[in-house]
Amino acid sequence: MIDAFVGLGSNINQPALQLSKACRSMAALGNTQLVAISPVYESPPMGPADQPHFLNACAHLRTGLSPGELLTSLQAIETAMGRIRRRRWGERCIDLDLLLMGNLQLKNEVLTLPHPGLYSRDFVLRPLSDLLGREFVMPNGVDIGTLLAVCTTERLEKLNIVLPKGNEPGNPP
Ligand code: A4P
Ligand code: MG
Repeated sequence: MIDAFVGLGSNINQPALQLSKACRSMAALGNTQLVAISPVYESPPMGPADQPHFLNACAHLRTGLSPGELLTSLQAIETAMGRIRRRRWGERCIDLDLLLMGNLQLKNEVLTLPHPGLYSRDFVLRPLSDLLGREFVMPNGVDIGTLLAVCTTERLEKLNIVLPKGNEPGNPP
């Protein structure tokens, strides 16, 4: 089993609902446990400005899947949730990025680990630091706090939304 961290993003079709659905789907993945979910943050879009604000969060998984299998599983969730790819950095109902898998560093045609945007985006680093702490050292040898201090800010706002860790009754939709 290996610890994996997934970045969730959504900016259309009721983003909070989309993030909740994605969490339930990840909790239902085989050979995988959803350990924790970060708070949710809102920010203006990085990229084309003529689209709604994004909601972002980060999930901690513990999995026996290989990196390729986990990526394929996350893409299957995106597809099942109706994701349509329009333009680069454009609007999407759900984006599931595989940020980190243990200390793995790899690059092939379909997968780069850590995720190429991980070290430079505060909408990824902030929720990740909520799960791992600012002292956590990334595979490149730099701690999250240092990366946060030098990355560009997308003016994040922490929201009062709690995402579900599974299918327990009483969870928000
Ligand atoms: N891929 C390679 N490595 C990975 C990985 N570690 N995790 C490949 C996931 N995918 C990986 O991804 C394109 C290809 O990357 C996949 O086929 C996969 O094989 P995609 O999800 O189809 O496309 P994308 O997400 O539109 O592209 P991209 O460039 O990855 O966009 P980003 O980096 O995800 O950025 N603004 C705010 N405020 N918040 C956001 O969350 N997100 C984006 C999208 C733009 N602006 C944003 C936000
Ligand atoms: Mg993506």
